[in-house]
Amino acid sequence: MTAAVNGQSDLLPKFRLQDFSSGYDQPLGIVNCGDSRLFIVERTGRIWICDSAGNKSANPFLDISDSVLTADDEQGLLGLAFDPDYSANRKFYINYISKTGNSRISRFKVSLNNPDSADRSTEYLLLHLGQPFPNHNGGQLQFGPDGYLYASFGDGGDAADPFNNGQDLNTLLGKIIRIDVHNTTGNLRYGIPPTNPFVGMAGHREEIWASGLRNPWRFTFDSQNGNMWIGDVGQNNWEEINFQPSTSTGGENYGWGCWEGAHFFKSNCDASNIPPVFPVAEYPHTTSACSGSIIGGYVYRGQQFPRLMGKYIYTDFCTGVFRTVYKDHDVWVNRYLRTEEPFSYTSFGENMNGDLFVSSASSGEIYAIVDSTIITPSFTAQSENQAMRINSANDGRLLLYPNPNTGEFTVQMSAVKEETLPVTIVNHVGQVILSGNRSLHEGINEWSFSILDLKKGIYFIQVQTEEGTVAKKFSVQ
Ligand SMILES: [Ca+2]
Repeated sequence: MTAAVNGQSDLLPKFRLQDFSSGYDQPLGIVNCGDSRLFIVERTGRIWICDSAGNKSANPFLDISDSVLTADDEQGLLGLAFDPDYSANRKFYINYISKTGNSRISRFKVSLNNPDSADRSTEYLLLHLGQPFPNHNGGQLQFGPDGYLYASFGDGGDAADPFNNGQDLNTLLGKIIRIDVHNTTGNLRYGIPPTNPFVGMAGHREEIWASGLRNPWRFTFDSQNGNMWIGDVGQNNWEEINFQPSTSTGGENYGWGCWEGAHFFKSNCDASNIPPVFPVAEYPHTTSACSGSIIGGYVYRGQQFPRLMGKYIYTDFCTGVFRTVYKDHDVWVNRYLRTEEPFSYTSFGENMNGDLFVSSASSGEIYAIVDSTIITPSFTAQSENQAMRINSANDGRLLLYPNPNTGEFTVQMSAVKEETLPVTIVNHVGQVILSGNRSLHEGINEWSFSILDLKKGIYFIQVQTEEGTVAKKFSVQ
C-alpha cells in the first residue's frame, strides 16, 4: 500500500435519498428519544412513531391537532425534543402555534404503561410568546450538551423585520433562547441558567442565548463536540448557515435585520450595538417563485458512511438542493451534493445511531440519507456496541484484526477473482490517511499494515469493489 494524503474534496459521497417510511401529513420533524424508534412530527398536530425498519405506528403517539393553528404554512406543531432524562422522567417538550396564533412551548409526559402513547392530560405550559404575524415562528427545540433546552423563535414575521425584533434584546422574537426546564426562577415556569449572557442586565430578556435571527427554523448540535449549527432563512437574496463553537458563552448577534447573510440589508436597526457574526456559508436565491428557504441539518456522526463523517448536511425547501459545509484545512467550504426530487424538504433528524433522515412535506415521506458508494446500508438498530453498527452485511468479506490495536493490523478480504482494488484509510472526519491499490487473488487474501504513525482515534478502511465500497471501522489506541 502506498501512502498519499489527499484533501477531503476527493471524498464526497455519492449522495442520495432512500425511501424509509411513508404515509405522513406534512411531516416536519424526525426525533429519537434514545432508543430505536423515530418520532415523526406532523405540522397538523400529530406525532407518530416509526420503528427502526420504517414501519409507521397504527396510532399516533400524540394528537393535539384540535389545539394547533395551521392557517398559515409556517404555523402548526413545529418542534419536539425529549428530555435528556426521558427514560426516567418520561418528559418531552413541543413547540406549537396555538389557536390564538401565538407560540407555546409545553411539556408532556408519556403514559406510564404505554411507551408508544403520550398522556395528553399532562400538558404543562412552560412558555408563551405572542406572535405579531403568522410567519417566522422558528420552532426548533434541542437540548444542548449542557442539559439546557434551546428554542428558536423567528423575528415575528411580515417582511424586513418591521419592529426590528432581531436586534431588540428585550424580546424573545428573532432569538435562540436557553432555559432550564428542571428548575424555576422567580415566577417563571422554567429556570434562567445563571451563565446566560444577559443575566442581570436591565432591559434584556435573560432567556436570550443568541440574537439577530430572522427565522432560525432548524438548528442542531454536533453530537460529537457540541458545536451549534443554525440555518437561518433569508429575506430577498441570501440563505445562511451560522456556526457557533461549543466554547461559546452565548450573546452572539447574527446580524438580522441589519444584515442578510454577509450583505447589508437596512440601517438604523442595530439597537443592541453588538457587532454581527457573519455566516460561515451562504447561497443566493433562485429566480423561481419559491426562491429559497434553508432547511438546516446535522453534522453527520453515523457509522455507515465514512465520506459523510463530520460534514454538515443541509437542504432547501424550495429547490431540493442538498449541500454540505465543512472545514477543509481551516477553510470553510460549501459544496453541492445533489438535487433530489420531490423537494419541499422540511427537516432532518438523527436516529440513535446517528444515521440521518429527512422529511418531505409534499410526499409525506421520510428518507434515509445514504452514500451509495457503500453497499447495503442498514438503518436497523442492532446493538449498543458501535462496532456492530457498521455495514454488518460486509463483515464476511472484509475483516481486520486485532481491533482495537496499538501496533500492526492484519486485513483479510475474500475475492471471487483476480483483481486489483483501490484501498483507502480515512479518519473520523473523512480525510484520507493512506491510499493505494491492492492486488487480490481468488480466495482469501491477507495483508498487514502498520498504524504506528496514526494518532489515537477511529478510522475506516475502505475497499472499492465493483459492487460498491466495503468498509470496516477500526480503533487505534
Ligand atoms: Ca445573519
